[in-house]
Amino acid sequence: MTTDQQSKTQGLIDQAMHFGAHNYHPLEVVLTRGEGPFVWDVEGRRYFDFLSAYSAVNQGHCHPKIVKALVDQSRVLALTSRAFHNDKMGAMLEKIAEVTGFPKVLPMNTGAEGVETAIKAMRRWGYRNKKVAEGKAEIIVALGNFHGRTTTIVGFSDDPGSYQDFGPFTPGFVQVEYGDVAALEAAITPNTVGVLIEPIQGEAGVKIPADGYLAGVRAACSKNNVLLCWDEIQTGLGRTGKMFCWQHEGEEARPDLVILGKALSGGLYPVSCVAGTEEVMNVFDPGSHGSTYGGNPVAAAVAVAALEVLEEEDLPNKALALGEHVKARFDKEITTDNLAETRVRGLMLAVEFKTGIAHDAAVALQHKGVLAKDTHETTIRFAPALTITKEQLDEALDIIIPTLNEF
Ligand code: IF1
Repeated sequence: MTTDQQSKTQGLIDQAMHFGAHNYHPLEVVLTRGEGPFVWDVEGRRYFDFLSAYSAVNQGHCHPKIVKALVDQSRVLALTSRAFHNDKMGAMLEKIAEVTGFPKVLPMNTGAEGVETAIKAMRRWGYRNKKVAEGKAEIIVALGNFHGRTTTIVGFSDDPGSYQDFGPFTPGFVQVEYGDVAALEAAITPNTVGVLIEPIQGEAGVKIPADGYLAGVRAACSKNNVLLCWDEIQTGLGRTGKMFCWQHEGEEARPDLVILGKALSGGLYPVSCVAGTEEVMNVFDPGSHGSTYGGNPVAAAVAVAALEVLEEEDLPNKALALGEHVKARFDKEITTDNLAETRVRGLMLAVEFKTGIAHDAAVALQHKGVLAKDTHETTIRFAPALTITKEQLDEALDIIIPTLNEF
């Protein structure tokens, strides 16, 4: 890289670091364009984007159909607030109801807002339907969880990096071992109103529970009159090879409510929601919850297009097949003694090493044209766009595998 090129990248990084709070430590690459599974930096270099904005860009960067929905709607009517009806929200709610199989949907914007919405729904259901004493509602969460960054949410995290010096925290959350149905059932009390769990833990490093865990949690909740809420913000919408991760265990793992975000807009707009049964979602009465942008016409048009792309391009099934291909190549071709484990479910992928080299591996991959993210020192996560072709995937793996073998 010539001095001049370096100064362009460095100049933009310096500007961001000078004026921005330092709440991230990004790789030293400055992106300026995205298309499908690729992004380009300001120096004109192409990269495989194997993070996909943490699985928000399942449909590929700047998918033409979703971009068109965003542009067309934003020219006509962008935001009305929910003080009035608009002509696009109903179609989005109906589409989400159809895709999730739940009759009622509450639209929000970010994933964390969706999580907060689900927490409020489970608590209010607990007081009004289960007759739990006011203020005593308990929600069970898993150790290793990541559900967002609000003070209530980080308050039930067990990662000091998420919660340190942000207290005091919201009471009413009980942490249990992830993947252990018995531990979860033992934590249920008469005041337990709900369980909030990721069907695969993303930030924890793509932690995939044993087969039967999802159905086991469902059964434990049903037996004890406790609501089950899967956080599918990262695992949902095709990422794990099913439209929703819980579907790997079929209808026996159907929750009472599910939280969606990220790829609900294909990366074109912040759109999230909670979808659930009438019994749960009817706890919300007028004025009890909402947000300025929730369910706005642009979000609605974008979300419908994003969901149609998943269906029209058969992306959950493609992710399932491509994931099996990745697993076969990982098992056969990753030969470094430093390998601890590979974890694959659809195109939600992780390679865990025995030593803390994950960040160095991510930097090495960056210089070879693949962008990926390390987590918890030893694990590197991969999440390509679900629209990636097998040929493109092999081209990326031909870079990734030899690079990982260097560590
Ligand atoms: C960051 C992590 C991933 C999520 C699940 C809720 C949310 C997220 C399962 C909240 C968001 C994002 C947040 C983003 C990085 C990324 C992330 F590294 F932080 F943990 F994906 F693993 N539930 N995850 O994964 O949704 O409010 O962000 O829309 O905070 O840096 P959000």
